[in-house]
Amino acid sequence: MLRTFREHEVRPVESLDGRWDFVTAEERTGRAKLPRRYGRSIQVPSVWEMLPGLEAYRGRAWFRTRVRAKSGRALRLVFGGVSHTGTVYLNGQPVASHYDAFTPWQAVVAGLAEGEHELVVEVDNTFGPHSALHKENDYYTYGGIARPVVAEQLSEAYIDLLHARPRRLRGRWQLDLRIRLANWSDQPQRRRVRVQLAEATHDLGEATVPAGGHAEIAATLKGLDLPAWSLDAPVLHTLRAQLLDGPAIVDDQIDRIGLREVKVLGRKLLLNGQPIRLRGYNRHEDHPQFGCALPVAAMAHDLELVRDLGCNFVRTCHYPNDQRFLDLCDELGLAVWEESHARGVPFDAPRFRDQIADSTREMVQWHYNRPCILIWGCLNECDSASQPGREEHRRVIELLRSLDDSRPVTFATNKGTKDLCLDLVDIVSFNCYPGWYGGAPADIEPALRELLAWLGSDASGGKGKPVILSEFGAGGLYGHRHPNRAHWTEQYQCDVLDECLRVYLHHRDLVGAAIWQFADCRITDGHWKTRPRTMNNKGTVDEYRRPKLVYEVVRRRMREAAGGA
Ligand code: ADA
Repeated sequence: MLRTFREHEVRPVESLDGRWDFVTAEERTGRAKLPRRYGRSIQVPSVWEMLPGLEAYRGRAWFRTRVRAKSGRALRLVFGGVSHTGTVYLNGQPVASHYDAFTPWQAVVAGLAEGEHELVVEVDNTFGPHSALHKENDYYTYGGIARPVVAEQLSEAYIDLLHARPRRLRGRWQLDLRIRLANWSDQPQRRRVRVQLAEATHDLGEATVPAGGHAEIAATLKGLDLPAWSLDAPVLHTLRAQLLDGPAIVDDQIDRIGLREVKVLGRKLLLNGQPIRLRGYNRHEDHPQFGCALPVAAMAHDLELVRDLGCNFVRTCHYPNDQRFLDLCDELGLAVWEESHARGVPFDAPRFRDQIADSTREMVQWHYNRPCILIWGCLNECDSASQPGREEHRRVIELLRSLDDSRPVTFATNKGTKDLCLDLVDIVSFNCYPGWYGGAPADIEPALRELLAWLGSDASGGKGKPVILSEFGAGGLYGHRHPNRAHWTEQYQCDVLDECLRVYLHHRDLVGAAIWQFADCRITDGHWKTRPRTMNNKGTVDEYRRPKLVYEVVRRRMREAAGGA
């Protein structure tokens, strides 16, 4: 399923995970829009690179299964993530399409006859003018239905969105609710809305949902005397929203919330009013067996290692992550910086503006309630050093703030003292690699001193704001050891990270430090051919999660900082 818990007790839901028919464009015969024959099957969710012979396939493929519809109900298909573009056909008719591997999307289809229907999904992971965010890059764009798929049976009026924002007022918690109802039928529908939190039930009144339209209910639950969510005590509460037609509950939506508040105060980052320091990793969704379609057990293993290393923080570089990963971070009490999908993308790509807006909007829409997400990010290492680039940063940052003003906003820059956008964000974040892309470990402390001195000037735009070192690190090839401690040896990686962590983890002007990166990851073949193994080799563990020498260096430094936190 899409989450680590049940999202519905009333709405009928079934998983469509399992074996689907599969055929690639190369294997197809005939010129029809959809294949008539499927030569093999594939596991959903997964990526097609797991199939022998398709390890580097970049193209289109078709997936087919059967799905049930019920009379008097509309069918809602929810895709956790399709990489990177999916087009859905029901009985040969196109019903929905979505670009970007990293955000969920849905198709609602009414009027289907009772019984089984053919469901086909065309998937495309090609690069080109149609794709501004997925491109040749320092991570891999896989192909496939990479996250779970569910089929739901909707009553005429149903809950389409459930957002809950915790606030702390005079020592008590309150929860601002925003509930959006949708109506697929051709008649207006009047329904009552009820929510349950902890042991209490709250009647939020009635709403009439227009035919084919929406209605919203806003309400605030006040004086909540419930335990908070924190990194040390990540208490989650189940929030149930129910839709009633007379006495009957006709629809529901379940989520989990954490009572916590994140704020910036001067140069500090506060969680529930207390200053926190973030120490952790940048993590790609990548694995040699699963591609970007990691099973939950593999995600949980990664997080167990992150915690073993003494970390409390993960940056979802450079895109929104699987909802189940965020659920695990909620459960384990890990802080998350989640960012919409962009790594060094050119702003003049034909589809950039609409695709980055969609990724940003969908990230907030689907992940708004996650207590683990403390920071929204965007536009990693894009053009923040020109006036046109500033305009694009202002546009995306304003969109982020308009969608959610409860979390601080940042972007990770590699422009250093040339950056023109630091006035636009709440937190200033620098990617810098002294000791790797130039210099030696001895240059790490002076480089930070120089950067912070500039940042403290009025000209920087970032004066007086919290600062995160959002990326730093060095490459180390697993098993490559040499007393010369040259680049790529595990020993040199230890030297760089030991010095970085010595300087960054205790620096009074920093609120966070994230190592680049947790595990080695695959990159696209055309990208930076200098990368050994066509991989980004800066992981503390290799792609199979085997610890490099640097693991113990990081663990010692992080645990020492945690003890002193
Ligand atoms: C940049 C980028 C990362 C990765 C890193 C590196 O900071 O944000 O995605 O490419 O460089 O390994 O050089």
